[in-house]
Amino acid sequence: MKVMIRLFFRLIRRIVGPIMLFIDWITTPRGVQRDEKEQEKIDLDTQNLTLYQFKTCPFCIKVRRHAKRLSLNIETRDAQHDPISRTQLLTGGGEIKVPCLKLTNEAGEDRWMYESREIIHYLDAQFGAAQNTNNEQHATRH
Ligand SMILES: N[C@@H](CCC(=O)N[C@@H](CS)C(=O)NCC(=O)O)C(=O)O
Repeated sequence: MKVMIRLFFRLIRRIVGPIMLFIDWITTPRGVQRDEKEQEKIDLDTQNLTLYQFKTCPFCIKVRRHAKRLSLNIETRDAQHDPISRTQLLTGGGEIKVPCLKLTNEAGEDRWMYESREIIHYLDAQFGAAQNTNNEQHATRH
């Protein structure tokens, strides 16, 4: 069954992937605009994030678009064609499944987050509009 699912997604990536990439290209979302200082802080925070992905995977496209929407500069690694990235994903995360977000904490420890929905949820919580509103509320309270 697992093999069938893999084959199904491989077929989707081969056939639908290039079409999705083209649609993604012509409908690239506009990123949110932040002031320079705020964007610098976010750029610093996102240095601890790495997105392992396949170029034509629809779930990866969804996550990349969301990161673009939030103006997040997250390093991406090609776990499909780059053997080093693929090995990192397998040994670190435990399986070859993308998208997978690697979060490195200050102690240099990695956490591997699978599932596009969970990744998007995490990005929203950390860098989304709600986060900005929370920061503004904190700023006005103090
Ligand atoms: N439910 C997962 C689905 C992810 C998924 O199925 N990804 C496929 C690529 S489209 C995968 O990693 N397949 C492994 C493989 O082809 O080796 C999500 O939303 O992130």
